[in-house]
Amino acid sequence: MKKLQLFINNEFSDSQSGKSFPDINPVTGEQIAEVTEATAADVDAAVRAAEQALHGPWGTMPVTERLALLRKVADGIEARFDEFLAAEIADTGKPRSLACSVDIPRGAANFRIFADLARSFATDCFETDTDDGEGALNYALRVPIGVVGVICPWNLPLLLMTWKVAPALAAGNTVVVKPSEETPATATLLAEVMREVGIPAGVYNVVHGFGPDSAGEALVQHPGVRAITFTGETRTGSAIMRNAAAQVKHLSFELGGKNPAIIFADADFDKAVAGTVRSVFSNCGQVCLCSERVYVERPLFERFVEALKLAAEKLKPGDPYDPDTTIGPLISQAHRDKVLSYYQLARAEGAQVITGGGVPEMEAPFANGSFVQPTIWTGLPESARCVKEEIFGPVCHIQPFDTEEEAIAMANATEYGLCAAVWTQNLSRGHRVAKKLETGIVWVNTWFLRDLRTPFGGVKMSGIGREGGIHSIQFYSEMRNICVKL
Ligand code: NAD
Ligand code: 6OD
Repeated sequence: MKKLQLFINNEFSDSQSGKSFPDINPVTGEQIAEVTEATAADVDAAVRAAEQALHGPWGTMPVTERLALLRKVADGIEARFDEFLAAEIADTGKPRSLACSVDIPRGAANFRIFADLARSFATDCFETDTDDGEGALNYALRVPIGVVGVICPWNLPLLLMTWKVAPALAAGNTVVVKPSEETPATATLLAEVMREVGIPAGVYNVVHGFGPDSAGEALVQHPGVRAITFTGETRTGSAIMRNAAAQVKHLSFELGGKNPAIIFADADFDKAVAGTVRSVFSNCGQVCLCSERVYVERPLFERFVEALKLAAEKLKPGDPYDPDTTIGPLISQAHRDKVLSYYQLARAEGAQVITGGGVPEMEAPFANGSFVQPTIWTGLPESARCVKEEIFGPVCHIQPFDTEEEAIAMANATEYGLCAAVWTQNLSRGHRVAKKLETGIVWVNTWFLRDLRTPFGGVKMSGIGREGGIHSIQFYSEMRNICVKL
């Protein structure tokens, strides 16, 4: 059985406690690796290694050299593309086509963009008057925060981990990464790349484990960790915030969502349908940006529901390596139980099930996989739990609307505010609506079209802060003002 170990100070190791847990392939339900579980003592060793690197080789390395090494990390991911692909697919079960076009290329791209960006931002400089007429110069330096704790989810493991690790390292910090317990493989593989390309010992450390009473909590509570960057569920974010409060750590949170898609009657019908199919069912609905609430202007409603139903029924679950497979499983049996409980609840809440609502029949070796049917509901009141709560599965509720104001009001009637998609050929309306939507991101006539320089993050319960471009560098650094009397 393959073993995934901790990576501390450039060494792979088991835990001092000897504890471990299984890594399960969600396509077959089979164990694919045994993962070392870090204790608080292991986390402490990782943080100490990161502190040493910060004050040693990484902290003193010329910036151009540091950024050149990060470009080599990108090259290293690309050189081992097929290994990253296999590891990500084995952990998540996502179709090869998706991992090939999104997850692994973004792992490399994240290092390149932040290596480029970290050189090119300006800081403040003021000439200050003084009584003696000689004046003073005030200028600001951007300095690293210190050791950054990176806590990751399972849905886009390499993409979301490198989205944080790359800017943190580019800004001169060192990191201790806690991958999701469901998807430990690519963070471990990245450790090999880091070592191969010459990233100094202690700069990148990986501690596997769970959240409460395990590696995640130990990392948040460690006094040597100055910032926590976290992507995951909103209630986990709250727990982390509570634990980080005592030491007043910097926090960046990308949290849950219940994202709306609004389709106006003047939308390009085929593009709106295709875009909504992507936004509801990509990665089996396990993207924080997925649309779970779809609002369609009444003249288009019946036709749109029918078109989405046909598209959902064409999605084919199965072997991730089969080019015909277009939808993978959920991440685990536990998550499948959660999603299926919403499928049941929707019926109790009065939903009309347009398609799906159960589990597909799968043959061996996929019969024990965590597959569920893509599902569409209509007819629920806006107060229904299935319309209010994040489900994180391949499912949406479609609701008709009559006016722009009504659509905006329904879209905003949620505690979340991550993103929205608006479909209309009237770009004035697209802009007007986008301005009124209470979300951090709005896509007009597209979905998940990314430019890594742009601010990414949510409002309300969907997050704190923005990452992306200069915003990441701002989070992963602090300003030190220096006043020189002339
Ligand atoms: P999760 O919150 O259950 O776990 C995320 C990570 O936090 C895991 O590594 C877990 O071990 C760790 N963790 C759990 N409890 C902890 C604690 N008390 N202290 C420290 N660490 C702890 O999330 P998940 O199930 O892995 O991911 C799905 C969720 O993530 C969804 O809610 C989704 O919307 C959200 N998400 C948001 C974004 C975004 O950009 N806003 C992106 C991806 C996923
Ligand atoms: O594309 C990104 O940079 C990003 N943070 C995506 C988040 C997806 C959530 O599941």
